[in-house]
Amino acid sequence: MSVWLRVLWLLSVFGTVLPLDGGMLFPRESSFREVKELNGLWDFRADGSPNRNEGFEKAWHKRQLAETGPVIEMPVPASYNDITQDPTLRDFIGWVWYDREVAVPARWISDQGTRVVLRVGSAHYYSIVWVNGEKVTEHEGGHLPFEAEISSLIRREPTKPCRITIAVNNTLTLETLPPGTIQYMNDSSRYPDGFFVQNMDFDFFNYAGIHRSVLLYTTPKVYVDDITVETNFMDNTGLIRYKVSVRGGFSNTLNITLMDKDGHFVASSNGSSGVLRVVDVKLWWPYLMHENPGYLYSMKVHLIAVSETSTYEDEYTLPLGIRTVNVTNTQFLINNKPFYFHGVNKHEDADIRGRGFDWPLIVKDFNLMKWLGVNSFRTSHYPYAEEILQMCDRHGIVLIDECPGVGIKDIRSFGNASLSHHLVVMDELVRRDKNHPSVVMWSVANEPASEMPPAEFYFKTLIEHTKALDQTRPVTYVTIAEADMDKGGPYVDVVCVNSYFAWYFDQGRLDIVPLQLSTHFENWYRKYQRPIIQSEYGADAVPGLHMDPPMMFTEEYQNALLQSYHDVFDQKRNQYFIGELIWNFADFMTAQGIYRVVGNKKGIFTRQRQPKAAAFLLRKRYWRLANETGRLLPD
Ligand code: GCB
Repeated sequence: MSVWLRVLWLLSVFGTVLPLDGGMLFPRESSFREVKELNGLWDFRADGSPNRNEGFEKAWHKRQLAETGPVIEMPVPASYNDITQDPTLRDFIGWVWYDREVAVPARWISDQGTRVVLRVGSAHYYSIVWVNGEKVTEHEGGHLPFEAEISSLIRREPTKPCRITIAVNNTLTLETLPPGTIQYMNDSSRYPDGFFVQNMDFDFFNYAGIHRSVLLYTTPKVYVDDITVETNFMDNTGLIRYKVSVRGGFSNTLNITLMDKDGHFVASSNGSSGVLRVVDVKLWWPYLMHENPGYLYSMKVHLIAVSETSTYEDEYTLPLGIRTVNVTNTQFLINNKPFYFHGVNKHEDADIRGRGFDWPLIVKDFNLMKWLGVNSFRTSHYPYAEEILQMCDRHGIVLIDECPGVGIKDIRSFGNASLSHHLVVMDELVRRDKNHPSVVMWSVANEPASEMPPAEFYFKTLIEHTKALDQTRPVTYVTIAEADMDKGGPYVDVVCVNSYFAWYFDQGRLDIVPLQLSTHFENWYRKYQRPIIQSEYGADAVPGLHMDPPMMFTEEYQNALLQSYHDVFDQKRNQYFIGELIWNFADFMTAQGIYRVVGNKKGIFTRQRQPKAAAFLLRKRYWRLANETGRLLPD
């Protein structure tokens, strides 16, 4: 970056505006903050009444759930669907209720200078939360956190245990994200009274329940509410522009200290905004692009707020990586070097726990990705747990961060109500994930019906809104080969395109892939002059099924199909083609249907994370690509 560009960057308005009222910092312990996890077994009851409304009619939140009727034990976090032997609960649509009591530490109650916050990492889809029978918050959307301050409430009856009740509804409508419809079957000769089904236009099981940790955490009454950082560098000097927002009160002093990975002092500053200069900067690099990937500094924000009667002290430490992202017509640049995505698409999905947060699974998946030589993945088709993003930051795994805009196929889902909600979801997503160096691009949707007339206004608004929230990252939505009348295309920075040649079309005809794929790339590039990522491609393979010559559903066919795509990727790689993300990392559960044999089998690993033949093919390729494109140091 030239001196002038650097000056411009320093003078320019802070790129990221604060979109929502209040921040959503990941809860971390510090000398002035405590965290109490409420994971474990909660009481649980599904509301099976015909209108699914008995819980509200009889105010189940006013008492212990166990007093309202039969309850079962339900693990949190987990999807409830696969926990029992009851198919009715697996396929349940409507409200389910959770509750538990918590012993709140006496000091949290007696110390008026402590704020106590209840936080749910995510619950799918719509949630209402009560504490001791009083509603404290509600939230729409299945994959992002929400919280409520409950300090005064728990101080009202300090000797009583605190009862938390959470009701969660998984019903999807034309205006939810993802959308769905409820269809009543009124033919009484074929269906019983009140029979209804949930229809969805997406290909994964609509797992529901409390999917991520429920926590209580404390902050002082005056506290660090949000931090935003943007990073840049010139030659050997790193630049961190920061902004801190404080809530809860009066005049305060903010001290910012930056430490390196070993805890050594690097730079400091005062005040709620400023720039930290990092001499001899260690940039954040992707895995396999540098010998020391995922380098993180720690930014300690220390607050002292003084009033006539009391002093409050808070401290929050944010890990951060210094890196830049830029896109040209043909390249994706990280730290001004061309980056080639060789990665996967994932799901938060596993046996028994469904979409529930699970450390062993997460760590296993990272080990598998590193074994494969993966340098990136897309959070298809919704935001993943924050702990996963933190792993990506530390390991240098690059992310395309996708919102839950999947299955937008019905023209009625392009209306104002849908768009407003979609904008709020982008606000929440950017607010949560803006400081992660691993996040290099936002994806606002997957395969919407972008050929429909309202799509142009919808995507123009959505993409412009997202760019206004965050001027440091490119924005895309993921399109599909067949959408040849793509209305939102002109607004994206990178064309992400999914295709399933020789799978959904021309079944079994691997010989057509080279022609169709290269024609298709040429057409997209000619039309938009943007770099292209193959954001999905793949074939189902039932593990252990073999045929040679290859036939569909065998491991050989999956391999051969990948190989035929790879040949074309290699031709286009030095032109405008900047990445390949296999569909999918692992097999995953879907709704039942004639196209799915107990779920989608396009994984290169089984759902239990055992490799199919394709995993070895991909491993060989990705390590070769890392050597060719990633500037790995010679052995
Ligand atoms: C797609 C979707 C993905 C599906 C996949 C498939 O285009 O984006 O959600 O699972 O195809 O296997 O059909």
